[in-house]
This record gives sequence, C-alpha cells and structure tokens, in this order.
Amino acid sequence: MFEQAKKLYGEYGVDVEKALAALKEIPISVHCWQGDDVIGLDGSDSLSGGIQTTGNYPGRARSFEELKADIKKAFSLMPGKKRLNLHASYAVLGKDKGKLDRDKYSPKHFEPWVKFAKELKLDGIDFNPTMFGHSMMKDGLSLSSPDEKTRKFWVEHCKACIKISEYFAEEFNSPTLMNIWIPDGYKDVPADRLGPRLRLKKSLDEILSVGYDRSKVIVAVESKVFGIGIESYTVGSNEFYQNYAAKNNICCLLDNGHYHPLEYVSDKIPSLLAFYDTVALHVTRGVRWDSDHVVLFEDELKEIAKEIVRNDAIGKVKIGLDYFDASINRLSAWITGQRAMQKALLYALTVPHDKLKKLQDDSAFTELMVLQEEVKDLPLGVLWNEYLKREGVPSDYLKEAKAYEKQILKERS
Ligand code: RNT
Ligand code: ZN
Repeated sequence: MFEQAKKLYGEYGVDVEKALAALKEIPISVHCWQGDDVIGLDGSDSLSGGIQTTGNYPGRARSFEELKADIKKAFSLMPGKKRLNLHASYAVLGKDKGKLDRDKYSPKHFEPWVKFAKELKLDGIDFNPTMFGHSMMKDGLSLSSPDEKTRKFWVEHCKACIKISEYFAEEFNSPTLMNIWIPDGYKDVPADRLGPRLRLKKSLDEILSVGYDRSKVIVAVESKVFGIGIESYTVGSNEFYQNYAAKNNICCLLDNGHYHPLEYVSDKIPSLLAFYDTVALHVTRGVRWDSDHVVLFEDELKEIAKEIVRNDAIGKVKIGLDYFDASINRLSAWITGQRAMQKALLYALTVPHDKLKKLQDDSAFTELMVLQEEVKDLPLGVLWNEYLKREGVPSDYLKEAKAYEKQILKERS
C-alpha cells in the first residue's frame, strides 16, 4: 500500500522518502503546561491574566515528579524531533521555595529539567518568563505597570529568564527561544493608551540591555488582541510588538489564537518572512475566542504548515505548541495536538508546490484550482502510518493514554 502511494505521489513529482526524512528532523517545541492546567510549580494555585483553562478532568499533574512522568509518557507517543517549552513558573526551587521570588530565579532552579530533557534526548529547551499567577501582578499589570516597583520586579524577572535561557542553549548546544507574553491591559475604555506602551517599551529596552549572546537566545514578543477581563485594550498589541521587534532586531511570535477570527496567521507568516530571519509560532486552536483548544488537523493548520514548507522556512519558523484542555485526558490532548502539527507538516511536504507556484505565475488559475483540489485526495494517511511505523510510535495512542490513566492518573483524585 505504501509503495503504491509513493508511486502515486511520484506522479505529481513528490518525493515521499525525502518528505519523511525531512519531517522527522523538524523540531516542535512541546509546551509543558498542558499537563497541569498552566498552574506551575512555584506556588500559584490558580490561573489569571486573561487566560483560562476550562474543565476538570481528573489526573492533573500536581508536582514535578508527576509532571515529568506525564511528559515522559506523552513524549514517548509523539513522533519526530521534540523540544521542551517551559515557563519560569516551573522552576524547581527546592530549599529556595518561599525564599526566592521570580526576580531571583537562576539556572540552578532548572537543572533538574535539563537533566530530564537530556534523558529524553530532546533537541533543546525553550523558555518563557511567567507574568501571571503571581502576587506582583498589580491590578493585572506587569511590564507596563505605572507602579515602578512592580515594573522593575518584572524587568528583573525577564532579565533572569534571559540568563536561564542562555544556560539552556549552552547545555543543548541549540538556541533557546525566549518568548515574552504579558497579559497587561484594561477591561474598559482606557484614558491613556500611549503611556502603558511607552512603559512597556522602556521595560523591554531594559530587559534587552542585559548582556546576552544573541546566537544563543532568541528573544520573541507575543502580541494579543484581547483577553478575558481585558477586553478593551491590550498593551502588547500586534502593531506595537512588530515595530518594536523590527527596530530592535528581535523576533515576533505569532499565536494563532490571538487574532480576529477572520485574520489568518498563515498569511502573516510570509509577510514577516519578508523582513525577519526568524519567526516564532504558538500553534493553538481558538474557538470563538483565544480558547486554546487542542490543535487538530484542520485547514488553517495545513495552511500554516504550507507557508513554512513552501517558503523554505523550515529552519526559520520556530514551531511551538500552546493549548491546554482540562476537560479531556490530558495526555491524549497533548499527543493529538503534536501529531496534528506533524501531520500538517507531512501534508505540506507532499504538496507539489513548484507545480502549483508555476501555475500561479503563468496566471493559469483554472488549472491551479483544479490541481489544488486534486492533491487534497492523495492518500496522506498511508504516508502517515508509514512514518509512525518508522518512528516506532504506535498509531493507537489512545489505548496507551487510557491505560496510563487507569494505572497512574486515577490514583491522583
Ligand atoms: C496567552 C498566551 C501565552 C500563554 C502561555 C502559557 O494568551 O498565548 O503564550 O498561553 O505562555
Ligand atoms: Zn501563546
């Protein structure tokens, strides 16, 4: 069956073996926060800041040990090259718990994660300062706060995070993406829209002034249009961050839950590629709002993957995942989303882009439409199953996730 499929793809000029070989080398940064509903390990017991998990499926990871066990199990069922994406709130504080605050975290609080990631033979670790779920989030504001003490605290936190990111990069000999997202904004029409942005700008300048090696740490900024309870104004808007990134030579991160329902991130990728060497993604699935539903193999995901592959941007676009669903088996959620991303990449790697591009350039729009429809029916499932086999991961991961639930997670309630 696979040989037949390979031949069929060959008729469209697609080299299936080349596609499968490329797919297993594309790293996907898998977020740690699906496992514990974004709570973290450094003392918070609830989520705040415009983001929210919904559901109360049993078995949430409540400790470092539990989270590690769940990640290990989930990752063992995900094909391809993986990185681990951590938030600062996942610091393993040990004796420092209750003594050191987020402005003082250092590489040593993440050594256990490095050890763990090396055990799993991961490609590297990516990182995020955590500006939510903390008492220093004064009135929901961090880097844009008018309260100087608050603003400084978060500047120091981000500086510390750059140093921790540098440590990860050195340990894995692979650059770390450090993504800054803040929930700062206002529920109702603000009286001053510029002031908060100028303060955010000043904060970012101060953060970047910490000496760091730009070949090791890629600093990104993640914009948003609104959050729950922050409906009227978001300080870190798209226009603000894109201009800041362009002027300061840092990276933009696009989260596809953060735009208007009719704005597409797939279309923003090539716009940014015209100006930047690196673009970062948070791949998610927003349903009516930035709801962070589990990523599925859907049209927009395929378009995103196509923009990465057909623009020769596999090394340039850093693919990270960002979803958290507390209403279903979390392991299955994790794996379903990661596999959907990989499948979309496989899809993109097996579309005859050159042929299609040529039709566009020749203004052969009728032929273009027909061929684009035709390739949708190619037997991708056959290639996918072959890939899973070659990667040594079972196609029936639900069975494994359910067995793990019965054995391990049930004990947690
Ligand atoms: C929130 C942003 C942000 C977070 C994670 C936990 O709207 O998408 O990236 O989801 O950092
Ligand atoms: Zn995000």
